[in-house]
Amino acid sequence: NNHKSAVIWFTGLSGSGKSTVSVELEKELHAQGVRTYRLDGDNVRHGLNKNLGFSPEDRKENIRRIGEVAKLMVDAGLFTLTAFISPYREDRDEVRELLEDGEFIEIFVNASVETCESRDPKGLYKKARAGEIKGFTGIDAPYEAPKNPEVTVDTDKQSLEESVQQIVAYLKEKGYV
Ligand code: GGZ
Repeated sequence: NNHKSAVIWFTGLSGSGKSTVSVELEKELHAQGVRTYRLDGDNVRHGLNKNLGFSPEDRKENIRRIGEVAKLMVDAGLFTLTAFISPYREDRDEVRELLEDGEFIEIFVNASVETCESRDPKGLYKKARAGEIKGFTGIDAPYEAPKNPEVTVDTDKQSLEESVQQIVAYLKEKGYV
């Protein structure tokens, strides 16, 4: 149990698999005795950030606050898993800057818009295509992929288990777990 704490920051399109992979990774970390906390839309956008929408400015503020909260959690000794689209490279890089070296592990959850749209678990892509949601990431709002993520998981090509094991392998290789 000699792990250092860190933020495991998932970024990717809606429907790319951020939440799913983070939930499974958390189980794996628990099995190894690692203490974690997971931040996602359900516990952040409905509470701390319920006054924010999806304009570029609001997304920026969403990510800034999540970064600050994640930093507090890392200071408390937790492995903090975050699952937000976080579409702007600059906003993610600011969170990286907020943390010490090695405390920000960026995981690019890579799946094409076509794949995410075919999954469409909540029917949001359909609404975006119909113009019922404006500024939907990947349709009429940008997504800026990371240039140098610590790990990229290709969820449209590999299984959930493969993606999780790929991240676990990274954490072991770097001595986090
Ligand atoms: C993207 C939106 C939008 C717009 C509502 N664009 O599949 P979901 O439902 O559960 O994930 C999406 C979630 C994105 O919230 P984040 O806090 O992760 O976004 S960001 O990091 O950009 O601040 C989707 C839903 O909210 N949603 N409207 N216009 N996703």
